[in-house]
Amino acid sequence: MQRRRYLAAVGTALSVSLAGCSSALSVFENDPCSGEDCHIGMNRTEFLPDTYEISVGDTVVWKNTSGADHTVTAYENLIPDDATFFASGGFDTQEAAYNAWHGERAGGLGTRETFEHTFDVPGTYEYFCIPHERANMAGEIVVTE
Ligand SMILES: [Cu+2]
Repeated sequence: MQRRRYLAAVGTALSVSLAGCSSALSVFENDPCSGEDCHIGMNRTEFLPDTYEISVGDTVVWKNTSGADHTVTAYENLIPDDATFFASGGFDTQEAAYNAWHGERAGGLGTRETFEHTFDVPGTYEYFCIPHERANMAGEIVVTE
């Protein structure tokens, strides 16, 4: 009787500590830039966070916090009219970025590599990762005045 009571207590303590552990892990996975020199991190198929708000003139730093290669590529038609196109690899157009990735795998960020861009025009910017576009690896930067 006493032994059974003891086991029940241990079981409860164990499940509590496991729950605490998994929630700490998910917090870390949702904010891979916590304690890192970046604003937006990445897992295998997501930008984290996938929506990020800044003010005009701010610089955003992306960092590949995953083991897979990714690109940060703006959707040419889904950025403000007066805004400058941006893409890791420094390409001037979405097509050039596509061709470079599919041709020679250029423009990608390897693990722990960073890309940064300064946003001088207010508005909403949609961007994506070329190799994971079909997995919906995309994000949004909202720039306010
Ligand atoms: Cu990707």
